[in-house]
Amino acid sequence: MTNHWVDMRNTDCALIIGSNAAENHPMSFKWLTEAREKRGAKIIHVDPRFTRTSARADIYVPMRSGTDIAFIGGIINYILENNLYFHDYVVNYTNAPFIIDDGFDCYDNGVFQGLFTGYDPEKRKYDQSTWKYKTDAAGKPLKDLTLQSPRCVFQLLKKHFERYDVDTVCSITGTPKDLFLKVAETYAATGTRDKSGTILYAMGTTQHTVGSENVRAYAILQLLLGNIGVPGGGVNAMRGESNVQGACDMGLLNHVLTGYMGAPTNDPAYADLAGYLAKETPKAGFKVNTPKWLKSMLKAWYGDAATPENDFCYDYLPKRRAGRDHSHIGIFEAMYDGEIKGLLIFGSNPFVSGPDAAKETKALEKLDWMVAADLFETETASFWKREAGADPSKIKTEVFFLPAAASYEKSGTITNSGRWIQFRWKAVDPVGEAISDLEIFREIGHKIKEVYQGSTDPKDKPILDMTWDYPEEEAALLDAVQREINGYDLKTGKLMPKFADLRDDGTTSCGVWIYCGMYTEEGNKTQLRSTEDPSGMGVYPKWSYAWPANRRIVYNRCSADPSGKPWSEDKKIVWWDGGSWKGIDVPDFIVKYGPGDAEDKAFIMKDDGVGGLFAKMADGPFPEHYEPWESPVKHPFSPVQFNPVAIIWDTPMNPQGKADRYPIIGTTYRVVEHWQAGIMTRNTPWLAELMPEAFVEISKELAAEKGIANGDVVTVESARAKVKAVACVTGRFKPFKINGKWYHEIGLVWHYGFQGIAKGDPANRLTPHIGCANSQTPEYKAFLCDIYKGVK
Ligand SMILES: Nc1nc2c(c(=O)[nH]1)N[C@H]1C(S)=C(S)[C@@H](COP(=O)(O)OP(=O)(O)OC[C@H]3O[C@@H](n4cnc5c(=O)[nH]c(N)nc54)[C@H](O)[C@@H]3O)O[C@H]1N2
Ligand SMILES: Nc1nc2c(c(=O)[nH]1)N[C@H]1C(S)=C(S)[C@@H](COP(=O)(O)OP(=O)(O)OC[C@H]3O[C@@H](n4cnc5c(=O)[nH]c(N)nc54)[C@H](O)[C@@H]3O)O[C@H]1N2
Ligand SMILES: [Mo]
Repeated sequence: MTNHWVDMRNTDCALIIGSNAAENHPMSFKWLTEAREKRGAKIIHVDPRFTRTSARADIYVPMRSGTDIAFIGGIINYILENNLYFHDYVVNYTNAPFIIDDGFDCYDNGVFQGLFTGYDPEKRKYDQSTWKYKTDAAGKPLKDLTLQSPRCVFQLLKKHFERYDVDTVCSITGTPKDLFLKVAETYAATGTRDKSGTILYAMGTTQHTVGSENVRAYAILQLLLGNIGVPGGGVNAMRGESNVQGACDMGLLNHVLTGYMGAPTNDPAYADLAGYLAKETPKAGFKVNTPKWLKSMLKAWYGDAATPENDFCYDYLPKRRAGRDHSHIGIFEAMYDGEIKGLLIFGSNPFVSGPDAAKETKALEKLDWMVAADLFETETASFWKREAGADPSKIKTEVFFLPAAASYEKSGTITNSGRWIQFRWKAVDPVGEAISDLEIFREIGHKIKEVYQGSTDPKDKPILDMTWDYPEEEAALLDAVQREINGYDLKTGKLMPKFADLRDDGTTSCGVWIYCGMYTEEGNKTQLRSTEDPSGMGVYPKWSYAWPANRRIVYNRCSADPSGKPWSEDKKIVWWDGGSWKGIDVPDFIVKYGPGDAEDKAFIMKDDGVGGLFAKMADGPFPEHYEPWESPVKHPFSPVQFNPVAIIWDTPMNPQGKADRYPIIGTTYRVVEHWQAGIMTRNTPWLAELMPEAFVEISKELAAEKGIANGDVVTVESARAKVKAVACVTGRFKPFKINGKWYHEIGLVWHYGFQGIAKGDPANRLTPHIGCANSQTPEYKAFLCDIYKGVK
């Protein structure tokens, strides 16, 4: 989230797209309802089916799964054609005026044909060397502040989205034209000084082969309307499990270290620390401080062993294999191929949650050993014994199960979507032998160190040098870890007050640079619980600690005009008072520069200092509509049907379904009564009773065609598997008219497996092993299937 939960009450319009917030993030509705009641805010919901969010929206609009870019692209075009963008914001705070290099030329007779400049079909990758600004002799980017040059970003953007006219868009998305125009008009009205609009998105957006570009489309829309960096605005990811944000911050994603520093690969360019820093440190912008953050992290990890002479033990960092995919899908492909021997699986149940779940289960059989740590014996932990057709005597995997304490049974912080790092105190002691994950890891660390004790083999040095001196007692352990994450001034032994003070000479340590400041000599700020809100804007500066630097709304320089005057009194959050910057939020810019200074930049994490309408993504500088991997629809205006850079896993057990055999669009989603892979809620009697069976929502029209009645047991089949479910015949799904032809979409809940009280087939047996070209998030939200009555 660029903004935060409470800030939603400051909005004039909420566009909820790719999210069923009322069910999956109910607290967001508390603030949206307040915005509606107190400010007359409008709520728009865009979703393939009518949900509980739709029921609470002012405008509900249906849209076929997998067509977000077409939908948003249509709004972008509507705004550009009708001059509804926020001109002064766009000129000053985005790269709209920047001139693009002459080498970037992907137009055939002036029209884009689906591939950007530099495409290599063999590698399915772009050479992005022309995706850059044109510069003068001194290397300074050229700009046209009138936005008229045909080579400026603004005009290229206009040309790109010209093709997304209302009729074309509606013929792709299946949205009725009058409804589409109503959304475009209502949302575009936020592009003024005194209004702001927020976008709430979640998995309907990201679980696509174009997932990251879907988010980019939202970012472009928000920049055009001046909705970034202002109260009530932002691009707001409704994050998933309570600590998904925190886990990502801690470096749990495969491609980053802590605080989103890039993770090294075995490419020779990353062979030593100097090489890494040369690759990862830009020439301008706040990220020039990368050496301070990385070296401080290495000091936290390797302590006294990390010295300037040995590159601070940089060599110890694991290197990903260059050109290989190490995401969830990539790991399971490697496991299936027998490349991975052992697996530690903590709080995850891919038997139910993984894409192409039958393949992922097969992959588990290839392991020599697996350690599962969970609250319950999940389907994954017991995959070897009860899966239909499984013969335990033929499965070699040795499985260990570690009982883990649940969130209520341990203290610690979680970081919410709004980046607030909040401490919570334990309610009860864990039952039986269960201990917290932190304690489990402490023990594993101690044991591994014990095993390697005394080794002189150089490859064992990283284990021996790892700092791992943690207290026994749970509260003391937690305290030590939080302090390590915050970091120390190693000269004085005092906790670091802020990340701006970190040094690159090895005299500071800091586990996660963006968390520096959360636990200082003044105390543990994640435990702050003051309900003071001096501004009345919901900033609550003394409630927990928001990263970075306790800033609640990022990019907030954009809330004021270039002279430092807030665009509107109603949306005032930081301002220039003539001699210095003032504000009710922590400024997200360098306050020593005043308005008009060359270094007065609004997007300090970027080397160009401006919001990117044109940006470097794996699949292009602008989002382009491509059809999902499995789609019954031929791309109506481009010869390029499918995302040309998405990795295609041409591997066993992952066949691609074709529309002649599987003509129906399938999608998957959650219900409020169940949680995820379901083991917690399917083991809770009253929730199991409320949602006892796996079901599939189908329209009345499709039910009539297929002779299916509400409550019938049906089979849903994809190219990969068949699953059994109960039919829920409903008016909430309607057929889509695409290019003059009718198409059906159905939706399955994915919470079921064979364990617990409420049981059912996992919907993920149907989904394909393919993901987003940038993030590898699986395409759970759009695939091909068929449905019929009964079980065959
Ligand atoms: N009760 C409950 N709450 C939860 C969870 C839970 O399991 N149960 N899970 C948590 C987690 S980890 C997460 S990540 C979040 C997920 O939160 P959400 O993303 O809200 O969850 P979903 O229900 O998977 O999907 C949201 C909506 O996307 C729609 N959709 C399908 N295809 C498309 C498409 O192509 N485009 C668009 N725009 N929309 C589409 C679906 O119809 C669905 O209504 O919820 C969190 N909250
Ligand atoms: N088809 C389809 N598939 C999907 C999705 C979808 O929308 N459609 N959504 C995807 C998304 S967004 C997500 S996040 C994944 C989730 O996929 P998973 O992470 O595999 O599923 P969860 O059920 O959230 O797994 C959490 C497990 O952690 C255990 N647990 C709870 N607390 C603790 C704890 O403190 N310690 C330990 N060790 N264990 C604990 C629970 O008992 C549970 O078994 O599923 C993905 N799969
Ligand atoms: Mo999630």
